[in-house]
Parts: sequence; C-alpha cells; structure tokens
Amino acid sequence: MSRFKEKYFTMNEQDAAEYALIELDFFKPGSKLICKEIGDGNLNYVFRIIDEKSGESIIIKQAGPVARISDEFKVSIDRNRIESDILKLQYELTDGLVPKVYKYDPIMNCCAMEDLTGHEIMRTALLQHKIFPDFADDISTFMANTLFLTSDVAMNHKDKKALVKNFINPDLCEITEDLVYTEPFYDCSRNDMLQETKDFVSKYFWQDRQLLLETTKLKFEFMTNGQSLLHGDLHTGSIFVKEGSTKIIDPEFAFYGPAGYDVGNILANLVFAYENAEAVMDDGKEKEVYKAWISKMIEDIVELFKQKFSQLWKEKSQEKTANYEGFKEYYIGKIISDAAAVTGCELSRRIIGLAHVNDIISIENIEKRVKAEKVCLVLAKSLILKRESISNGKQFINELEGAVEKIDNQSV
Ligand code: SR1
Ligand code: MG
Repeated sequence: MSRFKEKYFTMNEQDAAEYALIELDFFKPGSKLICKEIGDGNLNYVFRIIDEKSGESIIIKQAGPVARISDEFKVSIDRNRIESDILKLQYELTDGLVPKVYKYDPIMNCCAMEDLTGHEIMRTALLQHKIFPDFADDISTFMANTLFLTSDVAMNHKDKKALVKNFINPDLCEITEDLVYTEPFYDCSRNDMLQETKDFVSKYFWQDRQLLLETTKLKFEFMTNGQSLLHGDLHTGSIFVKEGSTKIIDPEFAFYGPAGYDVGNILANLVFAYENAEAVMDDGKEKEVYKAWISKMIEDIVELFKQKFSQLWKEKSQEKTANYEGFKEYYIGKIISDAAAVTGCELSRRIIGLAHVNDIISIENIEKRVKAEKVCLVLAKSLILKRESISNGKQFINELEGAVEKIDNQSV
C-alpha cells in the first residue's frame, strides 16, 4: 500500500512530487516532475509540481497541524476539507472565478487543484503598481454570487442549514475573533507595531470607550450572524490576477457569517494598496492615475456589488417574505454598513495586530509609513463609528479623503 494511504505526515517537496505521480490521475507515467514549495501565506504548504517534459503543472496544498506564522496557532487540518468543498461550490456559483479542484485527500489533508499559470498574487502586482481594469467587475460578481446564492433569501432553509453544518470552522473563526475583533483594541502582547503608531493607538483607540463598545458589537455580529457562506479571508493575497482574469483562492476561513465581512475585507486591502502608492510612488501623473484607479475601484466594487446582489434577488429569491416592499433595500443596506465596519476592523488589525500586510510594512521611509498607518487608523475609526450612515461607494472615498486631510492637517 502507498505510504500516502497509511497515516498523515507533512510533506516535503520530494514527497509532494511522489504523491502527484502515484496518487493523482494527472501526470503520465514517465513524467519528469519538478516540485517547489511556493506557499507564502501564514498557514499552509503549497507545492507547484511541473512535468519538465510536457510543461503540465498542478498545485498541491497541504494543511499542517500548526500555522506557519506561529506555532501558537493550532489549527485543525480539517480546514483542507473545508477549502476543497467551498472551492467546488464557488466554482459552480461563480462560473470559474476560483481554481478547479481535482482531488481532496482526507488522509494527507491535502487537495490538488488547477495551477493558475501566468497569474500572480494581486498584492504583489499592486505593490508594483499594476492596473487590472476588470477587477471591480470580477470581484463584485464573485461576492454577489457567493453571498447571495448561499443565503436564506436564495436557498431552501434546510439545505442552507446543512451547509452551515458542513462549514462549521471553529479554529479558523477563533483566529479571526482574536486577531481582527479583539487584540487590536487593547494592549495585547501579540500586537506588533512601531512605537510612534503605538503612542497614537493608545490614545486614539484604546482610550475611546465608544469605539471599544462598537467593536464588541461587531465581534458578536461576526460570531452570530450566519447570513452567507463567506470566503472568510478575502484580501489581495487571496487573489490571483493576470490581464483579463481574476481567480480567488484560499477560502479556508470559510463559514456562515455576515456577508459584509468579505466585502469589507477587500475594500480595506485596496486602501492599503492606495496608501502604499501614496508613500512609495514619485509625485506626478502616474501616481495620480494609479491612486484614482484604486479610489474608483473601491467605489465601483460597492456599487456593482449592490446592483448585482439586487439583480440576483429579483431573479432568484425563493423566500416569499423577502419580497415584501423595502426588505431588499434594508438587507443590502445592512450588508454595506457591516462592510464599512469590517473595513475599519481589517484596517486596524493589519496595522496594530500580529499579521501585517506588505503594502504597509514594505514602506521603507518610516515617516511615510507612520503617516500611512495613521491614515488607515483614522479611516478605520470613522468607518466603525459611522457605519450605519454608510450606504454607497462614494462615502467610502469621502471617508478616506477625510482621513488623509486629518493627518495632513494634524487635526487628530
Ligand atoms: C494565524 S493566521 C493570520 C492571518 O493569516 C490569514 O491569511 C488570515 O488573514 C489570518 O488572520
Ligand atoms: Mg490565506
């Protein structure tokens, strides 16, 4: 019997190549396989295996028993099942905006999937200030389809509850509850930030009782509102792009939660890209064009998401009461205000907490980095506190511009 069928172990590059040859019905016998571990995320091992002869390639993703970022995080290897299951579902719901899964292996806790040759991680591309004109359209389709079609508005309620059960994801939810909704809002030993930022955060965040109260409300919203099947970690490091193509990856944090969580995550991560451009690019036309593209994209994502969600509602809602006058507007309005608050939480946790983003920490000029961090924090607080009045894309940009102005004028 193949050693891969006996007992789980974490694979190295050689093991993964052997696994691909023996366990997958993908490479021809006699293939000359080269394997490289290419994972740069915080949790898993990702192997790209290429047949030197045919050029064909595949990805194997394996979950280890602890997170790569720190072995403090003991994360269930069942997350690989969750990821395989949701990728298959999202593939159907979004007409292929995610990679195709070929196999899930519950012994080795790995899955084999399509290699997205020619694509690059969006965060890396944004750090090189590349533009992707189709992105707002693609990501809004992804979010509207996955978040609407898995909700009680679109699904038979018993079928939806079966999905809720299948996607119970306590370990990964705990990471988000701690890292996003708890630790950034007090002086937690796991937080990690520049001293100047910490001085700012101490006064501006940790001493603001209203802000703390609102973050608790949001944490409970995250834990208790099983509205839609979320991707759960929809940042620009979870997206592959190339000209004319967007592919969303890494949905291992998937669970039934508030739909605004995915929307807010992507918006916050575009703000990081905007602030990177502001800090790193030379002043001039190119910088203005780039920043304008990101602003427009933030605005468009919100508006396109609303339109597409609303259109799906008209075409596919199954729930009689969902069509009572005013309910659709109420429901979509709530998603957008939740998204505003989540944007604020994601902005805060990537500056204050344990897990950072390269957009910000790669800014070498410390003065510019601190300025970018403060803009993110001022924006974060205003979005959290004002979330109930935020209902459209333009307001996100107004808040961003307001935060920049406050930091420029040193009026906070
Ligand atoms: C311990 S994992 C830290 C972060 O990495 C993942 O991508 C999630 O964003 C998580 O919060
Ligand atoms: Mg990830």
